[in-house]
Amino acid sequence: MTAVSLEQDGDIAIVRVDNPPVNALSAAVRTGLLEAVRTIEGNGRIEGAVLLCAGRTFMAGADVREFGKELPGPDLPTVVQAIASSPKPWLAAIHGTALGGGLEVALGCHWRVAAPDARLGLPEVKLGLIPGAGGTQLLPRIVGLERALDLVASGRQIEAAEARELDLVDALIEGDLREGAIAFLRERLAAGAIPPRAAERPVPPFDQTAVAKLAAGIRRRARGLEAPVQAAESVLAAATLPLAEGLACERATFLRLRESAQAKALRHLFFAEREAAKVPGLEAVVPREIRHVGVIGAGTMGTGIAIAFLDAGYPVTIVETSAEALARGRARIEEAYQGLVKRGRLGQAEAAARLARLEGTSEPEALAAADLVVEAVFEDMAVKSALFAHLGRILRPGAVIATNTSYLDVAALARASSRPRDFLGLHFFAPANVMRLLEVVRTDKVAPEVLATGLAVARKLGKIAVVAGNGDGFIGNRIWAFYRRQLEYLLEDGADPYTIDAAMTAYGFPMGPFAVFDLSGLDIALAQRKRRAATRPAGERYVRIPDILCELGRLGRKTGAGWYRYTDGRAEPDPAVLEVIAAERTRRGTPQQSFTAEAIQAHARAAMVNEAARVLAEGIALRPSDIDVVLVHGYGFPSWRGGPLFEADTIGLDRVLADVVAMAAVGGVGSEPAPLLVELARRGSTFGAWAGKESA
Ligand code: T1G
Repeated sequence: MTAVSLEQDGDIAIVRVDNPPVNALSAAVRTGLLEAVRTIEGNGRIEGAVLLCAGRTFMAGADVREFGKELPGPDLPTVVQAIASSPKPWLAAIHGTALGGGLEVALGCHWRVAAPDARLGLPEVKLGLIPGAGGTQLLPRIVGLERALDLVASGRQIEAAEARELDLVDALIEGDLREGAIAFLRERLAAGAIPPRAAERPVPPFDQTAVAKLAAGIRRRARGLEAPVQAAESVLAAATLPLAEGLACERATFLRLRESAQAKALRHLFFAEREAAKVPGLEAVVPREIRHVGVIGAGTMGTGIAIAFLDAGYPVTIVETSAEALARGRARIEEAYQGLVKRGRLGQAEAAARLARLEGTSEPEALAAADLVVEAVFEDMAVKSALFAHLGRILRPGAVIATNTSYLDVAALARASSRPRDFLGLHFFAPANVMRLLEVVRTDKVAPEVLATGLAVARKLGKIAVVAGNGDGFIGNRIWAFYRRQLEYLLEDGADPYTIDAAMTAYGFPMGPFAVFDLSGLDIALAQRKRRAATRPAGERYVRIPDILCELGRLGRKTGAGWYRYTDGRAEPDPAVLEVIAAERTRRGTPQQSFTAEAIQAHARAAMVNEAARVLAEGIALRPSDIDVVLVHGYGFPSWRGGPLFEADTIGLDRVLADVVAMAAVGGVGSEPAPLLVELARRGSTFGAWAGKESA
């Protein structure tokens, strides 16, 4: 199948792109499109116009796999320019997604029509880029400067209906897209109504103040990511520069960013997110069909999980112990949907349709016919084990049983159910209907088709699935607990929580770790420390400061005070905490040091990388890139650094090992350099190479 085909329907030339799976604009597609333009120009028999369409979906943008290498074939601006200067009018018929370069090609056309369920966007900033084939110059000429700023700097996709409102799309085509597009074309040709192309239009008048405010917000929210700021600059230039100059500046910025460290890091994550859901040996395994889902426990996690399934179109039955608890859970779900409706994020009818798929009961027996049951009850082994013993007896044969536990032994819970082959962990991250990360926890007894079912469900939920082995804290919480311990050592040795938080937000985390600990609750970490007491290595350093805060009732945001004190929801450093720290330092008699932000950041990164190396060596994570995905999507590790292991490879493992050795000198027993890291550093290798990939 050629990547681009050309046929004729009377006076209409039809150019069709077929480059599965997403019609990326590969060199073959770009070459084919250019040849089609030239063929049409030379073919005097085509009186009318040109319809540009595609196979499974419209074009999803440049072929990201080509980046980082010498770009073969004609570049995309050449293709867009050829279409835009064609003597024949072109119409883009969009279905599926028109993203990045795909939308830029459509912007080179006179018209754009779309199927109602099509989605459009310029997501380049998510790859550390800006549109490089005219998007920042052509979009403002159609939708106006403010809208273009928002769309290009956020990279968000919009539905066809919103695109229609913006005149980005000239018509929505119900039914057969090709037929509808040809009818649209013929009607416009008959009326002689051929509009100017985007390139021939001026940027419409705009509100300077509103645009300046929008641009300032983009710069403020960038948090170290360069692309959104550059994207805003390029869009703003459309209002002042002639088109040719604006296009040249855009292209220069795009080419510079394409080679940047941030773009390389984000490309790494792009492919890592997709690879994480692939388990060697599962390729041909057919998942079990999941139609009806049961969620047990309608607390914060249970209701979030129920919403995630309702959003994905599943009917859900929630189970609680009492009618009151059930009513509270349902109310929480209704409130969530009403909030989305109020914010204009969801239509009233769609919210009602999702709620109509929700049932509630206090009888687990009502789940006897469910295909998947997800448990989200109190984090206690005895409570969960008793529940799974009961579920193992009442659920239909073949039903998949999942626990949402964040650290308990999944294999023990599987044994309690007496159905270990049907059993796995689905570790959602709060809020479960918002956070995209989902750790799919496997035991050595799980049936392959059940693991495949967990991954298929994750995809249907729109989650980023990462397969984790069954170890304390799986991947993310395991690394995060070690990271927290290392930060507590810094506290005792002279750093304060507010300096550490400032250092880590400067590093790119949206929130400092101590602010996060306050959010999740200091009692959660206390329970984990108590649970770990039995297996804590003899001689491991133990910092009592967080325990003292717990004893003072300072459990975090939920009690109005933790590492910070909270006034009207605002976090403020608290001198009382500094006094507790000072008293502990005195009691311990630890020599005091001062730590620069760089030293804190190196210490923190060393902690994450060192524990990640242990997680890898123990087989808890399949790949280094899986760990990058977990830390970025579950814990706020700055995406433009690619994740801790990608960044470690980029920095060089010899340098990271030196930071780990310094960390170990502070932590002592239990903080020793991980053997895998030591070995890779000794060999001058990388985590990427260890995983069988090219080094960063
Ligand atoms: N290039 C190469 N491969 C791509 C690709 C792309 N743009 N998009 C997806 N794939 C692969 C992906 O790796 C996976 O491969 C398979 O397709 C299915 O993807 C000049 C410079 C389109 C919404 O950023 O958002 O244009 O794992 O699992 O869930 O200004 O893919 O099967 O081997 O994601 O149905 C801008 C990125 C590029 C769009 C479909 N475009 N893609 O989602 O499938 S830069 C993007 C997506 C650009 C111009 C600039 C999604 C999707 P494998 P998938 P999906």
